[in-house]
Amino acid sequence: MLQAVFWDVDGTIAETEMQGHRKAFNKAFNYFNLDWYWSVRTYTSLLEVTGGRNRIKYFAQNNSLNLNSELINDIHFKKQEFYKSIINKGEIPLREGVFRLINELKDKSVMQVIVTTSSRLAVIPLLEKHFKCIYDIFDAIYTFEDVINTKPHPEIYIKAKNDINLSSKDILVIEDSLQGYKSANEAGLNVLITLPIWNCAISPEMTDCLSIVDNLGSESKKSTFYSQNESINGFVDYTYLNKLLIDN
Ligand code: XBP
Ligand code: MG
Repeated sequence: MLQAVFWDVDGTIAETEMQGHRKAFNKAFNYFNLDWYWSVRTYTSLLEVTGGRNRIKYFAQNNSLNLNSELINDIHFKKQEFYKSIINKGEIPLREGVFRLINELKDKSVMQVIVTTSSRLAVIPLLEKHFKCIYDIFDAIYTFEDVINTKPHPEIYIKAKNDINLSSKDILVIEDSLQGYKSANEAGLNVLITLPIWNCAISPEMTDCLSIVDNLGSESKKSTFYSQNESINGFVDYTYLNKLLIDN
């Protein structure tokens, strides 16, 4: 039986990466007079490095720039200010079906937990922009600050799973990326993938997913199901998620 859903944030709940984080990083680089610009193409490959600070550090090292960790933190902090302002302007909507499914799961008393590599400074404004009282909806929120190893390492999913003390067979993870999938899968959890809207290629490494969809869908905008398990209603709802776990 479905008892808990673990939600990834970036790319899953909202398309924050290209239109939110990437733009905010570029604004911060400009603010610090760094001659850097992360295009969609560059950022797509940089997403393999999870965590904003790690991403800045990796890029600097690969471009033979020795930035000390204080400066990296300052750039990242500034980036979060720009990100928050993008969020507060309402530029980043939730993805199709997310609001509906979160409310449906709440009505069914399914536990909902946020499990993300992003920092709290980025996650909380996004959630507060879209939900009245986030602590009424989400039972726990795990972010970059809660772990040593970021996704694809399983640490964050193992931590969330151990803390809520439910059997893995009653938990479903909703993720968008290969990094997120690997993290959850290594933690022994079942995963549904909602493909990112800017990259709908299905990785051959996502072999054990219970389901892959283009988005969570709705009555008026049905999901495309890339695996054999299709939903009776044509979109991802409580009945479908529950059936995925029962049939597994
Ligand atoms: C996404 C990430 C984050 C964001 C940037 O994680 O890896 O680093 O790109 O956010 P997820 P921060 O898909 O697990 O939500 O700058 O706050 O790190
Ligand atoms: Mg993601």
